[in-house]
Amino acid sequence: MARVYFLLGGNLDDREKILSEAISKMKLEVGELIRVSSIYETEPWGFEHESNFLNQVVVLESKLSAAKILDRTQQIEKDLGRVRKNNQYSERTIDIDILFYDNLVISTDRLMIPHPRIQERAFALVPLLDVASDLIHPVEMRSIKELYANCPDRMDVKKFKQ
Ligand code: PH2
Ligand code: MG
Ligand code: MG
Repeated sequence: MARVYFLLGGNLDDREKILSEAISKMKLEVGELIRVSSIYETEPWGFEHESNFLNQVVVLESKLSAAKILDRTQQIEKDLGRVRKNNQYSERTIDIDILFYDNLVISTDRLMIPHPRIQERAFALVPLLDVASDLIHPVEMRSIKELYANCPDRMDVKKFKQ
């Protein structure tokens, strides 16, 4: 079994409902739910759009490989109405990113674990603090708490729902 940390985020349609539908599907298709963070509201990072994001971290225990989890979460994104544009950041109903998979470090064309930008993004670090503040990032070799203390991103990450 692996402990897998995900960041969920979306800024279109009924954002809160879609987060909860994504979690229900992940429980059926990926693994057992261990913890969820509070839900946070954040402005789009890296692109302009009128709708803010909701972001939430989810922790599961899974017996699937990381590649298989990526297949399943990409299918869930599609089922929940995600339409991918080009390669740039854009508005979406739901994005499900794998942040950590145990202490595994993977770097392929399709998949990078840990997610390469965790340490740069307050919208990932703040919900992670709720569920894993002492987790050591297996590449940076620092805890989430330390990464947040050193994070240059001062974006406002507002609690939306406990
Ligand atoms: N995800 C992105 C790009 N920008 N901004 C916020 N606030 N939240 C996100 O989840 C997010 C983003 C790429 O996946
Ligand atoms: Mg993402
Ligand atoms: Mg993604």
